[in-house]
Amino acid sequence: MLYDKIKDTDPETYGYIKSELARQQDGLEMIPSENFTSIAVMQASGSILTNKYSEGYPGRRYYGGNEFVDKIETLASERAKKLFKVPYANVQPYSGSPANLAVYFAICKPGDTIMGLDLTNGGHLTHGWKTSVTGQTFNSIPYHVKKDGMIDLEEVRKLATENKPRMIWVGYTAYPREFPFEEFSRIAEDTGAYLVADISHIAGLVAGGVHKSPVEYVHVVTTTTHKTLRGPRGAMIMVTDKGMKKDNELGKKIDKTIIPGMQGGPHNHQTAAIAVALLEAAQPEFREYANQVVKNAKALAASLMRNGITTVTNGTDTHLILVDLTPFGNGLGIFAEEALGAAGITVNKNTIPGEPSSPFYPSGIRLGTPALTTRGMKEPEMETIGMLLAEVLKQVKNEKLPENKEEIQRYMESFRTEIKGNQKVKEANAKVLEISRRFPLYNEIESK
Ligand code: DSN
Repeated sequence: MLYDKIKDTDPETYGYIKSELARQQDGLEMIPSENFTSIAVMQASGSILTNKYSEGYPGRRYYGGNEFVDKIETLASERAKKLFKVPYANVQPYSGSPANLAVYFAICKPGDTIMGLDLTNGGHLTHGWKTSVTGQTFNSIPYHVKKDGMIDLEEVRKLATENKPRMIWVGYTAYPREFPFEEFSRIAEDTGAYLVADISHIAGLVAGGVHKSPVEYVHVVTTTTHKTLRGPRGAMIMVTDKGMKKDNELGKKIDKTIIPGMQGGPHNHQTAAIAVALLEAAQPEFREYANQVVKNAKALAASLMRNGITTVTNGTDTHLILVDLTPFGNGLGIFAEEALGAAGITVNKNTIPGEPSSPFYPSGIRLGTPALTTRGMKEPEMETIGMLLAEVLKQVKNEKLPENKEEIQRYMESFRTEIKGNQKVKEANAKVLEISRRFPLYNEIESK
């Protein structure tokens, strides 16, 4: 009954929310950066806290009436500090990109040299990609993965030694292996750089103890809160003891960069939801969850490979699998995303190392197990889902994008219609529905 007031007030918006609820319930959500929050997190996020302005920080605000908001923000940041074992946490960034921007402006001046993994190799826009303000404001030197998909640490060392960056990012959005924090810390130390870990993808795995924590190795950690951490949309910036030792004003500088530097009033409903999510993530059940996310990803990768699908680095250490479709042809990611979508499986097309096509028409897809694991699925379901994925992916084997860009849209429209009628895709969709219904999601939201 959570949404009955929306239904009364705005039937149109309600209708779309209801359709989206059904989509989430009846499909397999396999985008690795998505998850299903608890109802408690959603209630905090949908609470009356959205009504309040609170520019500033607890105890020093520009507006009155913040006695309870102060408590909530302090609670969230204390929980973050305890969970990740850091001395400083700012929970106000609106999302991951502003969090990363704030770190730049706290540490660097425009024009300074920075390093991050190339976007098409699995990095993030805000790690210095040329079309992002980060790539335009700073002198960005991208590093890469090797042919085998692993980070090219020799290249990182060479580039860092030659270019003496002010800051280096270690953190990825499409990298299936353990993030090499320790190796990067040696490089950063030898070259004097600030080392910043963006753990948005793996924060829940770090909190759950199934991925090495960056805290011992880096100066600053940023993370979104809505991926494996299973909180609301939002982000946090944390400074480690090592970061405080390098610059004991770093926390203060980050606070100042967030407000007044970049943001206005914090989203207090979001802060409260982060507090709830951090409490959940500190429970023993969350450790089990994080452990199962990785077990599921390994089982899924094994099933895919047994069924003839190539995965970058031949498996995974994390929640994420990068499928390489080049054995079937170049630039097939878009066809795979559409075909799987028609089967009720949501994924995203992605570039692969050495991408032979283009970022918009890449040759891979990215898969993840965080959301399926939240539903309670385990290895047997991963085995079946791996088979279904392989069967559907094989249906796009003979596809080829037209050379002429104008024709692509028309071609994709006819592909979309055709693939919906494909017998194998229809069979996969029936199976997807059966699995989804066995692992119900948000039944308590079902409206009147
Ligand atoms: N959109 C996020 C992801 O999917 O990895 C990164 O910002």
